[in-house]
Amino acid sequence: MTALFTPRLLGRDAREVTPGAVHVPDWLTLEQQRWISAQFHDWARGPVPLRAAAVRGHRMSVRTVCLGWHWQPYRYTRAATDVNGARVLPFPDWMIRLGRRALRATGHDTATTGSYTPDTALVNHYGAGARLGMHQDKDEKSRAPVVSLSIGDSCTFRFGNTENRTKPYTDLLLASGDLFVFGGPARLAHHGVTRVHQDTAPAECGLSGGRINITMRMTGLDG
Ligand code: MD6
Ligand code: FE
Repeated sequence: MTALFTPRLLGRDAREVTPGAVHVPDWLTLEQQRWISAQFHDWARGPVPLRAAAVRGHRMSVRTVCLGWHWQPYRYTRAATDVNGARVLPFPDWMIRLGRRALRATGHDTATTGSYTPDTALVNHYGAGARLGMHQDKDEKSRAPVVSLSIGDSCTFRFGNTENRTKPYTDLLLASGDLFVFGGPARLAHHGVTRVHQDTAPAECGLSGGRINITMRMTGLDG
């Protein structure tokens, strides 16, 4: 995978932050961003509304709606038993295709790409002042890559290490349309959002305020 990530072949800013963690700026066109933003507005209408989960007694500042499987600290269920008991919306086929394209774009081989079948997406909405503490995504049984898409205001994303939630880490800007893939040795790296930069969204991205981030994953669960 390394050979793909030479400055000559890649756009100016695409880079492998650490092995397995690849950031591709401006991966989604503005038209794609608008279309996904419209889907987001539909998802937020239910059957399960956006909700701020409580983690160890602390309400998160980020609000989430899930597709396929519902995430609650620290497990996946089909029904949002910690919200309103409704079953979450099905995982859309177009997102599976998009996930595969994302792996292809980040140098994953055809076997990994072809078998990638994400079955859950956590769709986070960040309003003014929202942040996300350093965490690992480890509630999935599968260690297939996580594909992250950002739309709206840009944020400072802190990408850390697999050992602990402190240094060493790299702070980078995730802007509207950016793709970030965590796979391989980076799959369990700690990461978080330290700050959302208000009013930095492109006018044409389809979001009137704040930031959304979609992470698609394979749960490795049946049923
Ligand atoms: C966010 N993203 O960008 C939060 N997790 O708002 C994540 O927590 C995340 O971007 C796993 C892999 C990629 C991510
Ligand atoms: Fe995460």
